[in-house]
Amino acid sequence: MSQPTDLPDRAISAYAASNIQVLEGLEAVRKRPSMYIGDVGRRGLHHLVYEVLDNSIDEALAGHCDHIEVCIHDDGSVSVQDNGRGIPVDMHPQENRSALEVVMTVLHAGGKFDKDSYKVSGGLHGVGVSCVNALATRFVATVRRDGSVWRQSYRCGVPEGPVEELRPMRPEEETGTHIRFWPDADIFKETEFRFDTLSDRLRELAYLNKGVRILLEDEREDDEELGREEYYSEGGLREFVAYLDETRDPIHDGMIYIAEEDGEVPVEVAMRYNDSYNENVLSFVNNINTHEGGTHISGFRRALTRTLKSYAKQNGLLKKVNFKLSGDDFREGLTAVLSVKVAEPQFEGQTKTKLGNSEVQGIVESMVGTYLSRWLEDHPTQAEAIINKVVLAAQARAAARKARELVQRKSAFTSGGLPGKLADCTSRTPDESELYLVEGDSAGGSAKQARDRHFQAILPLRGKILNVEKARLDRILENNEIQNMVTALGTGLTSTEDAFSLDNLRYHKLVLMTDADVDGAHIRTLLLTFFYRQLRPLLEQGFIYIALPPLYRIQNGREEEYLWTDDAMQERMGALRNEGKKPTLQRYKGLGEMNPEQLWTTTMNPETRKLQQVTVENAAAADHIFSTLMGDSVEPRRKFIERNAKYATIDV
Ligand code: 0RA
Repeated sequence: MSQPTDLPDRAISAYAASNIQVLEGLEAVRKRPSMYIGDVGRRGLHHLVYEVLDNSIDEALAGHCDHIEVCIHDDGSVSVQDNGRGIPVDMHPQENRSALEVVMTVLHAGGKFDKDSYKVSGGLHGVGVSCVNALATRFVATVRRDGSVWRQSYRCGVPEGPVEELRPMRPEEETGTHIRFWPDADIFKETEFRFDTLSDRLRELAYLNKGVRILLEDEREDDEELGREEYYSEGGLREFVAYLDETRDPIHDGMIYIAEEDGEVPVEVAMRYNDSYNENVLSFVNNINTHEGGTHISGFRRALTRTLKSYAKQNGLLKKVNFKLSGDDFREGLTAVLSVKVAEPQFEGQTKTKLGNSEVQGIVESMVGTYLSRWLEDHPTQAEAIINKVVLAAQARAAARKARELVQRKSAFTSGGLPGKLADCTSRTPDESELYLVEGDSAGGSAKQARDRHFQAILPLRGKILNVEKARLDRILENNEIQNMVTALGTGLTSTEDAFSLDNLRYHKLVLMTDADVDGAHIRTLLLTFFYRQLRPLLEQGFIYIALPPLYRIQNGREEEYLWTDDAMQERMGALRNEGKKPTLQRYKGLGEMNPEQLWTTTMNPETRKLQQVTVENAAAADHIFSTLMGDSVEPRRKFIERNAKYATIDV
């Protein structure tokens, strides 16, 4: 087991070495951390916080806690504090150690002694707080309970001593649990916690668990206002949908809201139609985002299609409709959040974010069906607005089908059906093939000269890409640049009726290469919006990258070097001048200023280039970013850009 060398022998011999099983468990976690927390990158790091937080949320769901505070400390640690009952500290009869120690050191012991709570088996969460402990150089649990303040500290999961009774609780002091940990830099590639990442998740948790107040503080931030946020929702998912649609315009009054909290499978749904063309349906099981959907989502969709269709028929709203309505038509412009609680969830799918429990489908379907049909009866004006929208969507789909057939006929003229502007690579192995999407024909030309044609394909994109946030499918399909991209990729689109297939993807790396200026950033955002709305699996599978061309070139005699930041450039120029050299500096304003050789070295050669992988960490946050950046409302967009001005690129 990898122990820090400064671990006191005493700590091991007295409290842990006696329990071989505990040590073996901790060793397993430290040896294969990814098996327990997903990965050891940024995602896994933040996962530690969510794991600790889960227990406090459970305590809140059980009705014993209404306040949680998360703090990023300036020494790199994070703490999570709640005002629940406190983890029991009394002696465990057989184990001869306190319950607190068992929870913190035994894998899967969990915080849960209560049976009536929804615990996640497998999946991403629910691996237990002992995993966090094992992956932390230091970990301190402080419990206020039974009239005293108790504490136990650990190093890499090993207790430094028994639970100590520090002092009696003060009369006004609340019971609760406080956990603080320092992530192990030997395990994690990155140990810096990000305020925005935690903030996205905490906001989501507040909406998902109405009535719980969650505070996030960042000691590293000097500006008090920027370093402190509070999340609290009384309306739950209704407010979640309103937040998601902050920059969209609803097509009907009110919110469709279902909350059945006492059944065998508690279900909460909020939904509303807006005048956009996007479907934005988020689903959660036990507070975990089920990206891949599952039985709860199929139940929801079936109820939606069936209920709306039968209402429309009964009320004569489909008289003039002589084409088939498809399920997708009922979800155009729909923003909805569905949250269910399942006692023993089975998670399936590639990322284990698909609910498999078959009993859930019928439960959700009948609940949503019953409630929705009643709502439609009670709100005839709103119901008609929704049905009109569905019919328009179906009409547009029919138009899109025609447009697509046209495209297919047109592509029959070009060789092999690939776009004429594409300079394809010779390899036919997607795993090694890369497609560069390049801003402008001139940079495209340089890139074609610079590339390694064996595995690098180039597709130049001319001018502005269509803003898919504001266009319906038929217009999207008419757009030349989009047609070229989709044909080159080979997958089809997720929103059209032809089956989208990731297996047909011709390149497993897509690199967006745009100028390092405002226009370049705009084109990149348009492209990302397109991928997010129409080809989301590509983002989820991590196939999409942003090329980071350097900002500066320093020439020193015959030596040249490239620099990516102002700080690095200034430092290097200073150093060279101190050595008595006379370097010259070039600032790159666009890709067009680089010759093919420079473009190869800085941006295309796998040995020397810098690529940033784009991932979707939080679907709600990503939707909010795209709808804000690409939508019509100016004020929220200005605010967003101001707040995020310090980040060079958008972290989706
Ligand atoms: C099991 C039993 C009891 C409390 C908890 C777990 C608990 C765990 C965590 C983890 C973070 N915060 C927590 N708060 C409470 C108490 C049972 C009782 O008092 O009867």
